[in-house]
Amino acid sequence: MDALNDIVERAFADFAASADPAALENAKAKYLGKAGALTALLKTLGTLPADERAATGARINAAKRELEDALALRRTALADAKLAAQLAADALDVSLPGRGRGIGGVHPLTLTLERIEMLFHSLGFDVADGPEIEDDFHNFTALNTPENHPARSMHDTFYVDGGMVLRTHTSPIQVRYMETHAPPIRIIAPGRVYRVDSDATHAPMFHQVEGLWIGEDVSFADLKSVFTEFLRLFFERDDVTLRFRPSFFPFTEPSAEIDMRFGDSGWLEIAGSGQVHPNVLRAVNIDPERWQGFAFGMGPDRLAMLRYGVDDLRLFYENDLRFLAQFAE
Ligand code: 2NM
Repeated sequence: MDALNDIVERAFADFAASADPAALENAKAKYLGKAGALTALLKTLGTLPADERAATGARINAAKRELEDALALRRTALADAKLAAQLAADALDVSLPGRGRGIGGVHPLTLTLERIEMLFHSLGFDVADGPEIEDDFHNFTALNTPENHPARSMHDTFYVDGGMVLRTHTSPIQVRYMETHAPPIRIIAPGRVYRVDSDATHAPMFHQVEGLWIGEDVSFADLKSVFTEFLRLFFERDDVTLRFRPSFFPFTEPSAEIDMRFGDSGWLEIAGSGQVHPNVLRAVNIDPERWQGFAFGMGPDRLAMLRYGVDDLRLFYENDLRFLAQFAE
């Protein structure tokens, strides 16, 4: 098969003569490409007598492997030569630091949630969680929400299959916890919640952190001290004061909004709260004649805005790295 030897020899010569990668790839195409000489030879196999085909095919394939090996060697040699030339010309400073790939960072809202969990843990609270898809009992009924309450309507709550809902608050976590743990109970319940609401200041999904402390004599005074201490730790300031404003929730009585301020700056609404309603305790078989306590609920997104000095909530959800990278720890 002189034709084959001839092709191999010419290919070796062309590879060796290729002075740069582009020339080398052209040479490769001439022999190994679709219209290459070796490829053409392979196509003639069918015209050979049957008893010669196997041996000839094997020779051609062996030659093909030889060419591919030679090609790889030449590629490496050209790359090495290029690098050597750049180094010799001082065109490449190998002592420069690498560009790095960036390892990413934790989202500021996640950092905030982790910080809240860590601080409440330090105050003796366990962190509980539960399902985002809830049944009517745990999201509404056990929380003393009347059958005809507007929150139960499809205008406010996302209903999914089988009468289940996307939880509208993290309170069902606390209900489930009280069903399975005897008092005293001291937990926080962070998580995603969902409400039918979408405009400049409301998203259909947002975060809540609720807290619950049930004991034999847990009062509003304990709520005030725990929450004040939490805010002082969270904002790393001593000049935090609280104000309670009367409010209403079905699951607490009495109920109050919690406002806070730094020094004598303006009041900021920061949480809802109250003494857990006796009906809620009854729904989970806790005796309200013996046990009592407080609960509260707050939006960690708002705490993150205050801590980081961000004035638009939506920035947290746009995933613009120029914004997010500023908070990476
Ligand atoms: C709030 C305000 C007031 C609350 C109540 C409960 C439970 F399960 F213990 F009854 N969990 N969270 C509560 C009370 C939540 O959010 C504004």
